[in-house]
Formats: sequence, C-alpha cells, structure tokens
Amino acid sequence: MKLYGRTTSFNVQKVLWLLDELELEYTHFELGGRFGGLDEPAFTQHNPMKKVPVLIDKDKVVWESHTILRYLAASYGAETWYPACPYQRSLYERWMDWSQCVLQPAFMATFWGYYRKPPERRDMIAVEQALNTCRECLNILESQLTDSNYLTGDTLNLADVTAGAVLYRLTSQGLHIELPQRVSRWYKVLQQRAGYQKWVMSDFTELKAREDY
Ligand SMILES: N[C@@H](CCC(=O)N[C@@H](CS)C(=O)NCC(=O)O)C(=O)O
Repeated sequence: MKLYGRTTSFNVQKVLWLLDELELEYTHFELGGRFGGLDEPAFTQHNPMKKVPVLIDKDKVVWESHTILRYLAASYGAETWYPACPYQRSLYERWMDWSQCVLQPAFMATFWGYYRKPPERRDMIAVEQALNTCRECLNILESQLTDSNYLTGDTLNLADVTAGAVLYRLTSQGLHIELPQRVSRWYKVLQQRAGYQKWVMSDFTELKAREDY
C-alpha cells in the first residue's frame, strides 16, 4: 500500500494515524506543499483534484481523506471499525460527516485566519468568530461524550479519528481555547495512542504565516 501526502497536512495525518491503528504496512511518500508534485500528470491521473491524501492499494486508487478512512476500515478493520449493520455504522459516520462539514471548517478558519497569516494580515474579529464556532462544537462534543473513553462507544473508531485529530492544532496554535472537561479527558486518551503522537502531534511550524499551500 502507498500513501501520498505531506505529513504536515491535517487530512493526511488522519489517514496515517488510521494506517497505524490498523497495523497496516505501507510506504509513505511526501507530496504537495513544499514537496510539490500535485500538478504532475502521473499524480493528476490518480487524483484530478490535485490534492492529498491519495491511497494506492494494489490496483485501487482512493482519494478524499474520509473516503480513504472508510475504505481502510471496511477492507482491513475489525467489526468495531466497520460494523456490518448500516445503523451501527451511522452512529459514528454522522460524527465523521459533522467533522468534515462543521468542526473542521471552523477550525480551518482559525488556522488559516491566524496561524497561516502574518500578523499584519490577520482579521482577528473573524478569527474570534471562528473560535466561538469551535467552542460551540466543543460543547456539542462535550454533550456527546459520556463515561466512555471514546466518542461513540467503548472502542476507538472513525468518529474519534476525524473529530479527535482537530484537537491538537486547535489547542497548539497559540489561540486561547479551553477544552470542556469530558473533551479534555477524551483528548488525553487520544494522546496516548502511538499513531496520534507520531502523526497528529507532529511539528507544524513550517506552516506558520505560510499562505501558499
Ligand atoms: N477534502 C479533501 C481535502 C484535500 C486537501 O485540501 N488537501 C490539501 C492538504 S490538507 C492539499 O492537498 N493542499 C495542497 C498542498 O498541500 O500542496 C480531503 O479531505 O482529502
């Protein structure tokens, strides 16, 4: 299996984390960002969107990070990663979709509005508004979390991978945001996973004030 995409990409990190959770063997190729290569015909024939991550599994090509996560979980995960029952799957898939449509855009607005802009180009009113949306999202997560260690049950699943991956940069980019109590406990549990430490909690300072990719 081959995974293409720069390690500093948040969307690539989710896939790398899952590959490690599933204990799969793969070769990782840095691509995009300062590594370039997204306009090369050899790459665009795989992903016409010219974006990373892209997974190649033998003769199969998969792009879009959440589609890759579902593909890996369905192909190689145990029942807890991809239950046969559609309703059981929907219990975590709704959080994946919510992450992509609501949580991640709010976080990205803070990251691109603050961290990836030089100070003189920051619109701090817009950043604060996005931060407030993130706080609302954290409160939603807080009400979902129970005594269980994970977002939708007793084991780690794709809801945790997608929503949980946001927490590191959201809390490490220099903006003030407090995690509610249960979210904070959940974050501590995620931080103990080797894949989270290795891929999600990795250095992202090369993205500071970088607006070009
Ligand atoms: N919705 C897509 C977004 C893909 C995307 O925007 N990838 C970014 C990195 S996070 C990218 O390829 N940017 C160009 C670059 O890194 O050069 C996904 O989840 O896979």
